Amino acid sequence: MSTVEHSFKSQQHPLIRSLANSIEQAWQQNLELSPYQIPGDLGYVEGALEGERLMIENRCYQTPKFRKLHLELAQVGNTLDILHCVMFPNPNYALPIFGADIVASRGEKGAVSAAIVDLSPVSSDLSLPSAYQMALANLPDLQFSQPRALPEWGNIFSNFCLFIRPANAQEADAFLSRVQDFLTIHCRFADQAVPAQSEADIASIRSGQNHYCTMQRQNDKTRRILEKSFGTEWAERYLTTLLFDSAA
Ligand code: BLA
Repeated sequence: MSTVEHSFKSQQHPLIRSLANSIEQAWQQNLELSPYQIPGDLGYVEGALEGERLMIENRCYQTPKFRKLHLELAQVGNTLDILHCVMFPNPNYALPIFGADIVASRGEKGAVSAAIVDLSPVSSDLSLPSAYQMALANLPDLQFSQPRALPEWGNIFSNFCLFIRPANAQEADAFLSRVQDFLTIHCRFADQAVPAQSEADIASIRSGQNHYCTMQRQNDKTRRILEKSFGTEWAERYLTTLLFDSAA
């Protein structure tokens, strides 16, 4: 259970460490966690095909409202630290998908090149439930000096998506607190959620989740890192079974 705690979380970039702790805390305090069977031998993996060693640690849970809660920490060689997190709702509930990704240079003061968080819609018109829209619109405005533009596949994200390069410790803290806001709102609405009423509604939620996954798998930056250390086939399997698997 405590692989993440006792292995390389303590060596990760401070923003990743803080975010991993606050995600786990939000999950433990607000959700009824059960174990999730990580497929095959993908809990801890290490690869080094083209020289750079890639180490990955995965932690997954499930709850009545979420088919999979996934927190992944990765280290690329001696240079990069990565946090990846997705909360996939059970397709019986019309809940958005919480996702976050941080890519940072190793070291206490390493630069963070990408910090992204979103609650992404799964409805066919790609809009968030109105309760989410209201709660998110009520959060205080935050200013970041280096916003980043989304790639083409990023049209899956909501208007509330935050994608930045944090320029200093204040901006890193502001990012962290915005993620905490998203998690608090999301856990509250998930707790109140009632199941979808019809097979058609459930099919539509499932197809919304699958669209999200299809688009995320188009992120060449993630794929390339996995391919360099594990090869093309392994990367494809990892992307489709663990990172962005379709809703069954
Ligand atoms: C970008 N993701 C990246 C980058 C790398 C990774 C190296 C480029 C960093 C940069 O542009 O500064 C790598 N991310 C990984 C790897 C894993 C990972 C190897 O998660 C896992 C093993 N990505 C997600 C999720 C979101 C996401 C859940 O996994 C959003 C909710 C977004 N990552 C995301 C986006 C970019 C990115 C939008 C920028 C892509 C671009 O600019 O082309």
